[in-house]
Amino acid sequence: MDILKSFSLEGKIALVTGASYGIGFAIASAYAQAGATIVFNDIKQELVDKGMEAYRAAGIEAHGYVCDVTDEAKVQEFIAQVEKEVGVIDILVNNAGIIKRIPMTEMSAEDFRKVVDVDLNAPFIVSKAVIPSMIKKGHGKIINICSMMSELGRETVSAYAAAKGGLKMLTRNIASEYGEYNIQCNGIGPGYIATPQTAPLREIQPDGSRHPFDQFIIAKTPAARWGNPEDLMGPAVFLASDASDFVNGHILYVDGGILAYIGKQP
Ligand code: NAP
Ligand code: GCO
Repeated sequence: MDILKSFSLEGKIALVTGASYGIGFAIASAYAQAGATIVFNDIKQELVDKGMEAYRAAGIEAHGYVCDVTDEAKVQEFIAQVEKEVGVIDILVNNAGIIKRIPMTEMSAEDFRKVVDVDLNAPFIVSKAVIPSMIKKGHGKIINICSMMSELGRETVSAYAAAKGGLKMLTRNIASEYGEYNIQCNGIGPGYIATPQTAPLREIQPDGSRHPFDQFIIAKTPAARWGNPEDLMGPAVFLASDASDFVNGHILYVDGGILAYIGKQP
């Protein structure tokens, strides 16, 4: 076995959802470096344009599309269009996600549903759309972007935690249901990563001090820092490559050690 070759994505087509920037962009860039053709979508044309510019600047020829991943009919059309214009998807990363930080008793059922729709229903919808062609092709990799909240709870993120906990179990179920077709479905559980999604938790305070949540995360993380989207590149390539062909239904936490640690005594 050529071990380095087993990590290569040469000749593969990878779709990363919501990948104009942030974690999705970093993962797609890693896949391009490993040899894959990149397809991404985002919810608005401006975001896709911004993403296309960022990929071009990184020397990557990506294929960008507008598609709301919560709309099943649109997703089916989108996947059919990708298959026609680019080819059958070998690797799907369900990355698009949202969070609403609202205390549960103040949260409307509509807001709760919206979060579950993007963070849980959409990975079901997109996976369902790609699995039949993966079965025909004889292989496939699905990677669901989970969270610390797939394991832990905290104030204000009830909908997000419910959705990401559900996504962990959807991951295991896809692995169980389609493993026999040589489809591996795994999750990545990022720790606290510095992206626009977590920017409000890192805002410098009026007196110039760090946000209390920022200080809390540093104390909770053995690595004593926030993660960067780049920290997810190696694990994402591993789970997309032949090197992980017997890894199925696993959630790989990339968290600087948060889940192993009780936290620093104040
Ligand atoms: P982000 O910066 O908010 O990026 C998510 C992308 O998904 C955005 O481009 C967003 O568009 C897009 N999107 C939202 N709803 C969509 C829809 N219905 N259809 C298509 N695209 C949609 O988030 P991130 O921090 O890079 O996070 C990426 C993933 O990692 C998410 O699933 C998130 O929950 C997860 N995650 C993040 C962290 C972290 O610390 N940052 C940690 C663990 C897990 P808009 O800009 O219009 O919203
Ligand atoms: C929060 C954060 C988290 C992270 C991430 C942790 O408010 O606690 O936004 O939910 O985004 O998912 O893994």
